[in-house]
Amino acid sequence: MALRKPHGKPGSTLASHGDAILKDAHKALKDPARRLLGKRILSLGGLALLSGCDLNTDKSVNTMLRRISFFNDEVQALLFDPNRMAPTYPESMITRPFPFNAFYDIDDVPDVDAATYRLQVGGLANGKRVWTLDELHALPQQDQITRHICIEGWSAIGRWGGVRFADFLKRAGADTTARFVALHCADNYWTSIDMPTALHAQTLLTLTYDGQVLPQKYGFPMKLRMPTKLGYKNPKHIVAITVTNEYPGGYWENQGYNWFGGS
Ligand SMILES: Nc1nc2c(c(=O)[nH]1)N[C@H]1C(S)=C(S)[C@@H](COP(=O)(O)O)O[C@H]1N2
Ligand SMILES: [Mo]
Repeated sequence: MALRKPHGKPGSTLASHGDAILKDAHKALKDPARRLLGKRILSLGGLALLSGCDLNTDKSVNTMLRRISFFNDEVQALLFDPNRMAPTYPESMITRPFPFNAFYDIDDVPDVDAATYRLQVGGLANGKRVWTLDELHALPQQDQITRHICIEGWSAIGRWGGVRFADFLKRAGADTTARFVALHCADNYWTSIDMPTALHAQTLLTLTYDGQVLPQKYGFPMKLRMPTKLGYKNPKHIVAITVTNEYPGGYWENQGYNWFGGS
């Protein structure tokens, strides 16, 4: 199967027997489908029947898993409560040093020039389309201490500051009835989020880390911090934002990670 280990090299394990397939399926699935399997309410075979998959070929299993993942997106979107806040923490609980992670080594972190940096806003928006760093810093700012959860199996508490993304989107004249916001990064990473999450009160256009200008390794000059979403949905070094109704996918999402990626 072409399933990947979190952030690892492409998975090379070829699951030829039921057990191995089931193990991989468990790893690839997120709640609630995993819970259904875990509680043995549904067998993998049952899921296969439901989704018209014959379990005989890797391609067919992958297709099934992808369908379940899209099913998960719908369920997570339905369960998402825009008024429910992610937990916040006292300063004493901040993780020091905060971990670095990316799809490359720390030596390859992009070096974005503050002076020439421009944030581009594209797609369904009729306001200001090009923003300098000074203009972003001039907007009303706020701070939050929240937990970042990486799918690789670690989490860390950090303090981020910046502009409420909902405020920014309104100032940029974004059509907030659109379905998606895509976020494109200086390292060619990208991800995309649902509009309710984009408008969530804790979703922060982040310019600072722990009271300092956002360090290079943590996403200088700007990242989007969403404590309601897993680490891979929190893009660093953002250079462009697109408001759209067309599904934009994402770097890890296109390789099988669940798109909604709620935490
Ligand atoms: N541009 C960009 N953003 C990214 C990534 C990346 O590789 N490139 N990795 C994601 C993942 S998987 C994680 S866990 C976090 C890590 O953020 P940190 O370095 O601030 O801990 O960044 C996320 N955002
Ligand atoms: Mo991650």
